[in-house]
Amino acid sequence: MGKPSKETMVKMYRTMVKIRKAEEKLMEVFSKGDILGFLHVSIGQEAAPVGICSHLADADYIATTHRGHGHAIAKGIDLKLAMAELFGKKDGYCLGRSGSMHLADKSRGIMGANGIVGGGIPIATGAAFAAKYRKTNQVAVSTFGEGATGEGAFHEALNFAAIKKLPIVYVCENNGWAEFSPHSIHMSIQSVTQRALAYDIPAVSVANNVLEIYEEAGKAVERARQGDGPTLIEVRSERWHGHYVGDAQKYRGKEKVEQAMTKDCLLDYEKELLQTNTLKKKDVEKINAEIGAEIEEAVNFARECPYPEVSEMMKGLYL
Ligand SMILES: Cc1ncc(C[n+]2csc(CCOP(=O)(O)OP(=O)(O)O)c2C)c(N)n1
Repeated sequence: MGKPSKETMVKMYRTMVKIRKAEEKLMEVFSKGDILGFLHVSIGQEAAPVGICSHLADADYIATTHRGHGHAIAKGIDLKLAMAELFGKKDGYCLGRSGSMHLADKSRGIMGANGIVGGGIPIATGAAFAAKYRKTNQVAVSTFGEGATGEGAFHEALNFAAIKKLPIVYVCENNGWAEFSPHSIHMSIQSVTQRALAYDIPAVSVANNVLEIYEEAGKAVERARQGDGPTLIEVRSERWHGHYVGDAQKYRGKEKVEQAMTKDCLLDYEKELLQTNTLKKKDVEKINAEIGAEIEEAVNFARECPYPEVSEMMKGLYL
């Protein structure tokens, strides 16, 4: 798997900008009370979903976490319908019922964010099993935080995937925090790759750098498609904000937050694109302006959508 083409590199930048700006906007509207429930943003972690999803087709699957906006955007979700869903509106992907934490789009293989830590891992593993059983050549991706790797579901799924040589890539975005607990409190190991090796699953740990992630993800997706089984990629990422929007982060301290914010995978990538002349300053400005306008449009669409009728509340449920 070589370097991405210029077209892919620019597309990856656009998508990272889209995730960053969409979540900045979401933080703003959520803080005003326009979105209810909890909101977990992935600002600082945009490189992983983009580097991984650049190798996936619509037919491939992804199952994610409570911090799943970035993966949905990188897998190509329609931003207007996603915003409508987050606003709890009728025209949203799940009729306004899922909100942020269960956002899904079956047509693009987005099997859902998940409010249950580790909940997406067996779902993606099941999708990979189905793909292998049906010989469809689809690949599944499961993303999760390092906190989820202490869950039984993680271990059962990895064991099963290894035995069955399933076409799946496990991606652990290790941002160093599981809710309010640092890595060192709940894990005796330095890297999540050690957990994969216990199941004889090849594993690699990469920096929060979109090109490095792209390269490793390319190999892992190829391995999966060739029938050679699962791979685990750990991305050493940074959570810029609190566990949820509104988290005062007293457990973390101002210094650690400021330190995390000095590591910016989007800015690093932008610098790289400028230095290599892949993009010029005016291209960067144009992309940022276009994406900003697209996000405004999506938010306006969501605001104007009606709320679901109370009479429809019980529709689509298994009772
Ligand atoms: C089964 C389960 N246990 C506990 C929780 C509460 N909870 C929500 S997020 C979270 C931490 C998750 O940390 P990590 O997996 O590292 O993901 P991150 O938030 O860093 O993206 C916990 C414990 C939950 N939602 N589900």
